[in-house]
Amino acid sequence: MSEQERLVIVANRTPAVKSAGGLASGLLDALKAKPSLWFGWSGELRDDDANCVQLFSLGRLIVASIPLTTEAHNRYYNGFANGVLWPAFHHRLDLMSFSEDDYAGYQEVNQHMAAQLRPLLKPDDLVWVHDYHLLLFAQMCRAQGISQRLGFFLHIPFPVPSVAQAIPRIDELLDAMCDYDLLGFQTEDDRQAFVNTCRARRPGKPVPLTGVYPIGVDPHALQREAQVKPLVRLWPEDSHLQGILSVDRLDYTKGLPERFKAYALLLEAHPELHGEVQLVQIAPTSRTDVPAYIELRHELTALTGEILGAYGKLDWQPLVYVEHQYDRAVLMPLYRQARVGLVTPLRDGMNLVAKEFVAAQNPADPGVLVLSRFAGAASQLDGALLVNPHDPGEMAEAMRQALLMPLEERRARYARMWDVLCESDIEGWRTRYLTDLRAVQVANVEVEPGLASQPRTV
Ligand code: ADQ
Repeated sequence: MSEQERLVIVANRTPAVKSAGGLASGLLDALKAKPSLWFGWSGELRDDDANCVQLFSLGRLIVASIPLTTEAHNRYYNGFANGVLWPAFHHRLDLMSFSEDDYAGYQEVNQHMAAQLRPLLKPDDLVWVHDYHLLLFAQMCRAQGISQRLGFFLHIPFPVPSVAQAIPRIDELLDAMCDYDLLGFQTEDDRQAFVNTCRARRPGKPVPLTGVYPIGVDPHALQREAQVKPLVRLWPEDSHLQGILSVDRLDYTKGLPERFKAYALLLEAHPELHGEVQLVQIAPTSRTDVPAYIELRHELTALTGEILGAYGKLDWQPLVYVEHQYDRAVLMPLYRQARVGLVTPLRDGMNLVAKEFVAAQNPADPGVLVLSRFAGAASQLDGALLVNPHDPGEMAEAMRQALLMPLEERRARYARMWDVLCESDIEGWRTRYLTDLRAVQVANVEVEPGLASQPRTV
């Protein structure tokens, strides 16, 4: 590692001044301690001057963010990234909606971001780009003469070749992805899917370096947060009511309708659980201007009404469904109160909620994780009850088993998962990826005529 090395994170969004959750919270602490830069969209839509770069500091981290025009954001973010890549990468080709114009918008924003980043770069920077919004970014950087090492991490799954081949412009996307020096994936299945798609679509051409880096959490910090006196007490220790907790972004990949139907089946098949169990689903809305998300919300509110109508009593609410967004200070102690963590996405890159639930548990009296086998986390958390989220009977049975599981078995399962969280934590994820990226030979850059070949420094 050189003296001057600076880590540059590029992601669709930059962290806010007060930031929590996901990628941001996982990386921020480490970045604040060393010279680093985070570049991305500010979240602001501006139709006047979309070229200005706003800068602020968080410790030794400089956050550089740019606004986007409403039109660019619509085509790049809603249109191609979330209208094509998100559904297709999660195997939902039926929800994919492609337009040439959206793809052009995606190209333009990737190119615009590369151009805006270029003057901010220093020669020894190590650039780490995140997620499906920026598949073309390395290619745009190379075309502009940016020669620093460029790494990429895909937070969501990569589709198997038969699905990937149905994505319009897949060959252009693969070519551009192959301009990265190192491509990181959440699971070996995702890595294999990418390599196999490259081999099928680009015969004879080299596949870049790839690796598997399952994202983690900071289990000790989360455990401490979970022990704080709860702001909301849903299932007091002296109550007979057992809590099942689900926390997701409201997204069709998270399997919420399937989960509600499985819960209804549990209540139908086991009247002895009436009055004894309660499912709390916390699901703040996201991407509210994409039609599939609007429909999903309607479906869920209808299912909620059906379950409450069929099973609810004046003194027992079998289901609580809230769209309000709670921060970690509320969620972590809530995870600890739940007897069951129900995490059943139809497909998910990793799913950090599953790991956060485990981290929050009381080792002496831990709850049980019921986890979809199609979440990346299932490849690591073998102490969970793994389920097929498409099979309501199997899910209902797993919920019942989790509610009745003896303490000794709960402790043994928890201990196995706690060890995995510690062995594969967020700090290990970051350092392992960056060590591998650092070891990559600097790429041979072909510069487009007319563009300077050396990155400028600020
Ligand atoms: P997401 O699809 O957003 O992330 P997930 O990993 O479950 O999914 O959650 C990311 C973060 O958001 C977690 O810290 C979680 O606590 C928080 N979060 C989720 N739902 C929340 C809620 N209702 N209220 C408050 N916070 C909530 C993408 C991929 C995942 C991958 C992550 C990280 O889709 O598969 O695990 O990136 O790589």
